[in-house]
Amino acid sequence: VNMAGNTTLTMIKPGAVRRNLIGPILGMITEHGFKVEALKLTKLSARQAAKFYEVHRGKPFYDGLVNYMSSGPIVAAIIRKDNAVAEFRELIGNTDPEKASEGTIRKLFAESLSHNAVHGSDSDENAAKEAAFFFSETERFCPEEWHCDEDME
Ligand code: DGI
Repeated sequence: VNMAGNTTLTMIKPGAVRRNLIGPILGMITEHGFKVEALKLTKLSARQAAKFYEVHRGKPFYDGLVNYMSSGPIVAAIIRKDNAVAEFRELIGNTDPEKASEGTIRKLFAESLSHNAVHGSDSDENAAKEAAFFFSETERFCPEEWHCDEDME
């Protein structure tokens, strides 16, 4: 039985897409053993960004966050690895790139705390919600070799 989920949801944020970092960031993700189960280039409306970041409503950075996240195209992906949520948060590093460890995606590619290159879900529950926010079942692909069904056991 898998207690920890094996998928998480990531976004490559508008600033990183603008700076042409889709390839390098996806490269780091796959080099660290994550499989790509779903992937799209899309753009959030302000309303969609507001919904995605609803837990932060009322915080001083909320309006700026919504504005930034709807300012241009993003890449959304469901990625798969054992213990995906924790493993991916380790790979992306601290929310604030100045506090992020060497070699993390945010240390390498973030511009600032508010423009920090990537998103990673913070719990299995949110990973599932966020995956459903972006992708339908027919947009998710699991080669048999990945044994995705075992997650449900
Ligand atoms: O899960 P994270 O993305 O690491 O962080 P979070 O869920 O606490 O916050 C969501 C995003 O909001 C984060 O990636 C960047 C932005 N943010 C968080 N805290 C601050 C912030 N932006 C500003 N300007 N100031 C903050 O204190």
